[in-house]
Amino acid sequence: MLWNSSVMRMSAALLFAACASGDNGGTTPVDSGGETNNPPTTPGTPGQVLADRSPTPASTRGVVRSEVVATGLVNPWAIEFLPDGRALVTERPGRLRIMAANGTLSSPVSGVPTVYAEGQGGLLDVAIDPAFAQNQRIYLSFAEPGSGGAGTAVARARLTETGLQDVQVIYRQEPKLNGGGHYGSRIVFARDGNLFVTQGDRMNWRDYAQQLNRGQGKIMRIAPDGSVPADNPFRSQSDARPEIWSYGHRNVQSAALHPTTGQLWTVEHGARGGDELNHPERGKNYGWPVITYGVDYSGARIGEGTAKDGLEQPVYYWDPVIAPSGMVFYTANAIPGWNGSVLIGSLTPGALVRLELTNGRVTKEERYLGELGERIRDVTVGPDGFVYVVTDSGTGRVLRIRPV
Ligand SMILES: [Ca+2]
Repeated sequence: MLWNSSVMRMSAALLFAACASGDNGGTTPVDSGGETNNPPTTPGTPGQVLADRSPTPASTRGVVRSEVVATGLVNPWAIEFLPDGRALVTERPGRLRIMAANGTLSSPVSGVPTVYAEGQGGLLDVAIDPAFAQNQRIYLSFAEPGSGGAGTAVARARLTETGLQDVQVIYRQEPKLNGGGHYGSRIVFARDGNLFVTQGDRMNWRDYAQQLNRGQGKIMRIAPDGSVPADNPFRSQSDARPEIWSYGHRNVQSAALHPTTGQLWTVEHGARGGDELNHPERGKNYGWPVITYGVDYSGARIGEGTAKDGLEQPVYYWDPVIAPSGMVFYTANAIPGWNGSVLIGSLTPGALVRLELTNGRVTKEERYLGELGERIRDVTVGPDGFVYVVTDSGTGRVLRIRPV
C-alpha cells in the first residue's frame, strides 16, 4: 500500500485519536510520526503468508440505521437474547438486567458475584446455556477480586424469577494480579458443549502470555461444570495450566463460533496498530508479545517483529486499530447482503465493522454508524433478525440496527 504525505498525516491524526480512548491500555499516546502506517518491514519466514491488513474503510452511510431500544445503562458490556425473546444485559459496574422485548429494563438481578469494577474490570460477558429452556443456566465472566489483586473468572448460575440461584465459580484465572487492564473476556459455547473463555494479558504482564503456567494471555477451554476436557492440549503437561486452548494473546474481547465450520474466531486488541482477527486452534501460539503488527504507544518496537517460525499469523490486522469488542456471525436475512458476514463492535473510532470471509480470508470490510460517535461494546442478533448493539458510556444504550 502506498501512502502520500497527506494521507500519512490524516492517518496519524486518526491513529492519535483512536489510541486516546480505545481499550488498548490507557497510556497517553505519543504521536510517533505515523510510521506505524507503513506496511510491515520485518521479513517473514520464506514462504510464510503474512497477514492481510485492513484498508481502513470510512464509515458508510445509507445502508443501515439505528433506533434506540433501551437507555440508562452504565457501561453495558454484553447483550444476549434468551429463547423467550427477552435479553440479558450486563453493566460493567456489576449489574445484570433483563430487557423485555419492548426494551423495558428490569431492576438488577440479585446474586451476581462481587466484581472488581476498576479500569476495564467488572462484570463482563454473559452466555446462555444451549439447553437454557431445560436448565435455566447462564454463565458470567467478570474480574474477580482476591488475594494478589483480581483475575478473570467465570460463574454459572440458574436464572430464576427471584434472581440467580446455585451460583458457582467454575473458572479462575491464576495468578490474580493488580490493576484494571486487559481482562478480556468473552464466553463462547463450542459445538461439543465445552466453553471457550477469552482473556487478556493483564496489560503490565505481557510476557505471561507466553508462559503456560500462568492464566494471562490465554484462551481457555472448560466444560460447563468447570472441569477440564480430556483432550485439552496441555492437560498432561505438569507445568502448564490444563484449561489452556491457545496462547500468546493480548486482550480478546470479541469471540464467536463460525456457523459453517464450528471454529472459534476471535478479534483481539493489539497495541498501537496491532488489532488482530484470528481463529485460535488447539495448542497454538498466537505470538504476543514476541510477534505483533503493533508498536508501543511510545512508538517503541515490541518483540522481534511481525513473523516467526512456530508462531501463528493473524488472518487480518487493523492499523490504525478499531479497538474491537463484541462479535457475531450474521446468519439471518433481515439485513440484505449480510448473511455470512462477521460483525464486530469498534470502540474507537466507534463503528459496526462488517467483514466478508472467503475460504478463511477477509475479502471485504465495511463500517457503519460512525456518525453516531458511540463506542460499540457488544453486538448480537435478535430473534427478529436485526442486529443489536450496546454502547459503552455512562449513558449507555441498546440500539437496534436495521436496513435503511
Ligand atoms: Ca498474534
